[in-house]
Amino acid sequence: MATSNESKGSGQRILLTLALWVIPVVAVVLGSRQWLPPLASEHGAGIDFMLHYLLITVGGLFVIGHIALGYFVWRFGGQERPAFRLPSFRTERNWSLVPVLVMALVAEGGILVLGLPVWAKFYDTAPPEDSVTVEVTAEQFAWNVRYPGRDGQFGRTDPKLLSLSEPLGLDRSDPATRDDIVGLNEIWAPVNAPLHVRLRAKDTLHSFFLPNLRVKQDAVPGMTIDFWFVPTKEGTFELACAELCGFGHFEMRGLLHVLPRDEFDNWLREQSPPQ
Ligand SMILES: [Cu+2]
Repeated sequence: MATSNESKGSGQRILLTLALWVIPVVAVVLGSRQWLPPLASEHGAGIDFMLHYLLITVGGLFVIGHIALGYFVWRFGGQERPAFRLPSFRTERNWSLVPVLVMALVAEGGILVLGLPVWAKFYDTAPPEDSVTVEVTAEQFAWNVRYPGRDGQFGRTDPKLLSLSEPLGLDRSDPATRDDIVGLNEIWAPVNAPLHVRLRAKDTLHSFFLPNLRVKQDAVPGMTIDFWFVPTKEGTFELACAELCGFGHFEMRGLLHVLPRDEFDNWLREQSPPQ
C-alpha cells in the first residue's frame, strides 16, 4: 500500500518537475520567433535590438527560475513531512536581495544603456534642415494630413473656423494657406530622408502608430508634438491608431507611402502647382 502511494507520489513529482522545465523553454522558443513586422526605419534597429535584448535576458531569467523551482520539487517533493532548516537572517536577506539587484541591473540597466540613446535621438534632437515636414491632425476617426506647399509655411488655422468642409479650420485669407496641400489618411514621404511630423489632435487622445517604422506617439488635444524619423524602405505601410479613441477606432487606418526622391518631388509638384 505504502509502496503504491509512494510511486504515485513520485510520478506526480516527476510530471510536475518536467512541466516546470518544459513549459518555460517552449514559451521562450515560441516567443523568440520572428514576430515584429519587417523593419523600415533607421532608428528602428535600436528599438528592435532593445526588444531582443530584453527577450533574451528576461527569458533567460525566467528559464533559470523555473529550472531551480523544478529542481526543488524533484529533490524535496517526496518527503513525508515538509521540513526546512531556518536559515540565518543574513542568508535569507542576501538570497532575496541579490537576485532582485541582478534582475534590476540586467533589465533596467539594459534599457537605460541601450534604450536611452534611441529615445534621445528620437525626441531630443531637432529635425534636420533637409526634413520633409508634414502636419498630421488626428480626429475621430481619421488622419488629416497637411504639407506646407511651395512656400514651406503652414497657413494659419483657427478653431473658430472649424466646420465639416473645413476640418482643419484653415484661414483661407492667409496667403500662406493658398499652397498648403491637404489630404486625408495618406502620407507621402521620400525614402532615406528625414520626415518631420507635427502631430496634433482635435478631439481626444489618439496614437500615431507605424508598426513597420517602430514609431508610436500619442496625439494630445491642445499640443503640437514634433518628432522625426527616417524611412529606409520604399513601399506602402500601415498607419494605425493605437489609442482606443471611440466606437470607430478600428477604422482609423491610414497609409504611409514611401517613394523614391524624384517620384516624391513629382508628387509634390503636382499637388502644389506654381501660382
Ligand atoms: Cu484614434
